[in-house]
Amino acid sequence: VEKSGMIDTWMRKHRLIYTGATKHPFILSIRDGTVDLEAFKTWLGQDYIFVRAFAPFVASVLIKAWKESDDSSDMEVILSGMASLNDEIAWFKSETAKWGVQLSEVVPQKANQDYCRFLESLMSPDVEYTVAITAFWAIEAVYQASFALCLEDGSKTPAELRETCQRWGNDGFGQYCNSLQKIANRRLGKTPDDVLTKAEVTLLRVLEHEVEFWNMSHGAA
Ligand code: HMH
Repeated sequence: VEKSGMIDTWMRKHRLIYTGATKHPFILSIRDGTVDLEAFKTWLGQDYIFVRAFAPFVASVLIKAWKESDDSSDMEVILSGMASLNDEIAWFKSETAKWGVQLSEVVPQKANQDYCRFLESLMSPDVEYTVAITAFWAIEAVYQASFALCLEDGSKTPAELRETCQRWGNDGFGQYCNSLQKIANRRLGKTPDDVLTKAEVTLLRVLEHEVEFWNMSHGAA
C-alpha cells in the first residue's frame, strides 16, 4: 500500500467533513461581508481560551518530537509554531480590548471545553508522535484554509476583520502548514496500521471539533 501521501488520500476520502470545517457558514459570512459582529466577538473570546490550551498541546508535540522523531528538523518547525503562539496570545489580548471583549468574563462554551479536553487527551505520553503531529497539522490547516478563503480575490471581508484573516491566511502561515503536512506524511508513511487508524480517527475528531467550534459563534446571541 502506498502510504506516502496519506494526508492527501484522507483529504479526498473525508472531503465533506473537511469542507464543513473550512467553508463553515461563519467563515462564508466573513467572506461575503454579512458577518454578525457579535458572532465575531464570541469567536474571538472563545478562541483566546482555546489558544491558551493549544499552547501546552503544542509543547507536548515538541516533547514527542524530541523523544521519537527520526528527523531533527521537526523540532524547529514545531518550535516556530510555539513562538507564533506567544505573539498570538498578545494579539488576542489587544484585539479583544479593541472590540470591547472582557477576557476575564469570557466563559468557555461547551464545544470549546470539549475541544480543550480532547487536546488534553492528546497530550498523554501514550499518544504516538505520529498521531499528535497529524492532529497538530489538521488544527492549523483548518484555520489556514478558512481564513485564506476570506482573503481571496472577490471576497468582501470587512476592513476591520482583514487583519484577523491575515493572521492565519497569510502565505507564511500556509508554508508553515505545508511543513507540518510534510512531517505528518513522512511519519504516516512508515507507521504500523494500528497507529495509522488511530491517526485517521484523530484527524476526523479534529475536523468535527472545528465544525462545532465555528458553530458556537454562529449560534451566538
Ligand atoms: C479552534 N482551531 C481553533 N483555534 C485556532 N486558533 C486554531 C485552530 C489555529 O491555531
